Amino acid sequence: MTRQSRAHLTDRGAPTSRPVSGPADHPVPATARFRTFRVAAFALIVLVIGGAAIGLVVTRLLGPGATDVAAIQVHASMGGFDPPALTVKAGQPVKIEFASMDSSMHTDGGGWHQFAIDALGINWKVGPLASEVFEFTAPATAGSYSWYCDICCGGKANPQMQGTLTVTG
Ligand SMILES: [Cu+2]
Repeated sequence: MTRQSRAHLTDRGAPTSRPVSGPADHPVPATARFRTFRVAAFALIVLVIGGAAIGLVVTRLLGPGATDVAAIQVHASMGGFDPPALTVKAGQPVKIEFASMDSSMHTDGGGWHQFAIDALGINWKVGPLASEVFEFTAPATAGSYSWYCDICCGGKANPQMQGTLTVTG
């Protein structure tokens, strides 16, 4: 549409009380239309960026999802282990999906966590916002073993970075 035809349409629809003056007045409707477009574009940008930000926060809060529903889910974060205790049967195979709920933004450990039980030769590590499925056979005799993460938060000296594996007979 040319500037001339737009001005013509505007003149036809303009209120009669408003005097039709020089060409200087005519850009006004075009400016209003552009303003509407800018508001719409701004709203769209807010929606897209806001949606992405919310997505990031939700991902951060939920962490990685379980990939193996048959595995015992163990989550590690700066706040500790969830759950902090596990009970397994002696001599039975145990499958654990170990996940880090922390992102690589954590300066302390970079989002990595460990699940280690020295007495059983277990030393698993998992990266930021990732999970991995590990398997081992529970000891043949009943007992209690503590596990730890020595990567972050002061390492295994931190009670938060510890858990207990109980083996029942
Ligand atoms: Cu840790």
